[in-house]
Amino acid sequence: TTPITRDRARGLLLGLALGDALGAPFEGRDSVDPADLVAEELAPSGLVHTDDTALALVLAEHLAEHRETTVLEEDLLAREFADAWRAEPWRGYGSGTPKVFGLINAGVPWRDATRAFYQGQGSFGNGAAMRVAPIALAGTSLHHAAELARRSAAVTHAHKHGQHGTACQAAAAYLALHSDPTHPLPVPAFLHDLARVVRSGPWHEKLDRIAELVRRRPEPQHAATALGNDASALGSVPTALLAFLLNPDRANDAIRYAIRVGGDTDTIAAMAGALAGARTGAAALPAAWLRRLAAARRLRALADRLS
Ligand code: R7I
Ligand code: MG
Ligand code: MG
Ligand code: MG
Repeated sequence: TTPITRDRARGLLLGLALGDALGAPFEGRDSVDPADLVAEELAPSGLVHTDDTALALVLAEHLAEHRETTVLEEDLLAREFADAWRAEPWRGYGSGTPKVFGLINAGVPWRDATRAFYQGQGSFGNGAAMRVAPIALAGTSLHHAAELARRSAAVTHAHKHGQHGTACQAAAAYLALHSDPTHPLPVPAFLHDLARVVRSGPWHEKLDRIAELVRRRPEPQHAATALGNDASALGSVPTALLAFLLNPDRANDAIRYAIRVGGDTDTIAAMAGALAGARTGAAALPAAWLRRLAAARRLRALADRLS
């Protein structure tokens, strides 16, 4: 595997935040008019991130803090996520995770708080996958990245599909980060590696469908029908992966494709942007977007600590 450079670590975090901030104005729309997206890309206003990036920043800071020792302290991480929500509840949080954060802030252990909803099963939403990409910078192998991802997910998402989706996104980020940028991305091998760390029938079905869709190169609206565009892990992580695999060497196009899928646009674009940025590096991201990104300086500093 190719070693992580500072530029690619920055690309991973900045790509995540760009997808989140550019996608946020379109969240919840059934479809996205390309002209509206162009207008958003060219607007002079600052690019403000939502909960996806806010929680990715918390996770990245946690990983940087515990790099030389335990890597991940779940009890502490749960409180750090809940603190971030309490400090900035206006960041576009969904309906599910804030309920868990409320219980954690009230002193309920995360193991109980995460099972207090959805008939004791916990959430199968994409709220842990959307924030997980920094784990790829701390993982020492593909399996280690997937394992750390599952542990980071568990503090808010007890449901197996919430955790499978988080492992899938972290493993994809790990593979993107360590891929050889001087050669075309080997898509079948990439999907095969993901299937090894996400051992679940519904996920294997999605990965098979992605392989077929990469060959057919569908319009974004068709990807929404074929793979989903909602806030569930199974209905968004594979879609983000497709957006990346169709545009592995053009992060801006991966982000555009993910937004045009519609639905959970900030989250799908954040996940696609993290994967593409990890492969291309920050230097390949559009400078005009980065200049507008409010959190860019903080994200660069964290990437440098993690690389
Ligand atoms: O924080 P959260 O509610 O939502 C994340 C989303 C992202 O799009 C962010 O950008 C932000 O806008 O919100 O996180 P999750 O707990 O992951 O849940 C996401 C959604 O999945 C919830 O709002 C529920 O609608 C849905 N969901 C479920 N629905 C039914 N049954 C999750 N688990 C279940 C379930 O078990
Ligand atoms: Mg969001
Ligand atoms: Mg979202
Ligand atoms: Mg360093």
